Amino acid sequence: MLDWVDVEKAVELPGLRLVLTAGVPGPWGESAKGMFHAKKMPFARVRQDAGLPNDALERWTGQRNAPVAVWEDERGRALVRSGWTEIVLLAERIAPDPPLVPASPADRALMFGLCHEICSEDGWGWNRRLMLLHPLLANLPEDPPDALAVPIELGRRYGYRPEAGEAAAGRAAAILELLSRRLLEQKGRGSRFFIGDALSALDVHWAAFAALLQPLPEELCPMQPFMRQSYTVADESVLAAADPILLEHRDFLYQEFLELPVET
Ligand SMILES: N[C@@H](CCC(=O)N[C@@H](CS)C(=O)NCC(=O)O)C(=O)O
Repeated sequence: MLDWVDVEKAVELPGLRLVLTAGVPGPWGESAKGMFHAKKMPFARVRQDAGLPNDALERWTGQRNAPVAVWEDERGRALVRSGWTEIVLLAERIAPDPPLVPASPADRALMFGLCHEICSEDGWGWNRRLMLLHPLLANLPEDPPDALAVPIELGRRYGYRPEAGEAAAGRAAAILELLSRRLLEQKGRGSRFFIGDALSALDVHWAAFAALLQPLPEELCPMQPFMRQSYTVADESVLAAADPILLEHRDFLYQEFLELPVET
């Protein structure tokens, strides 16, 4: 059983506090966890509830979503880390070993560029979320049922428009082609990693965001059946873009570097 703390308690704790969506292996949260796990950096897990107001969290951090990382007494809004880049850079600063950001500027630029395609607005995760919301939100009745309140709120927070929903599968497929190509090239060079010959933040991000292609098996990542079903890609064009190396790489990374079983 996981030890969650609520915001009121987390405010008082020293060290690293990581706000995560409870009960859901959300890829942004799992990536943040993965960075600290790979560095063997302990943290307290602070509870966020998906799609709800999370008012106490907003008062503490200025954010209503997850993940959010708060280190020691760096509590001012500008110092709270909620974006994926900021979380990677915080991890590098407070737990430098092993480094997850390459030292060479060219490798670093490539790594952050590919992370952007996975994690940022209009990237893989963003478009997969739009793909999940599209069938629920495309033809909303005037007086939508309560069951749609959370999807409606998520659509509002994360840029749902019918046109964006339509375009999402194409964007998602193009990003998978890019990542597949990169991994195949690296394999040709004898590397098991996206960048150079070592684990980087890009590997950790991909491992977590691969859940939106096909989640880890239930025994390694327990999920509610409806979440598992919606995370698993059914769209033929996206499946066709996914070389098997993508999931092989995810499995290798979880076995060697990340939390197993995944606990949410
Ligand atoms: N701020 C994050 C993105 C975080 C994000 O998209 N979080 C979503 C994951 S689905 C979330 O918490 N959704 C639930 C909610 O908004 O309540 C970043 O830019 O890296």
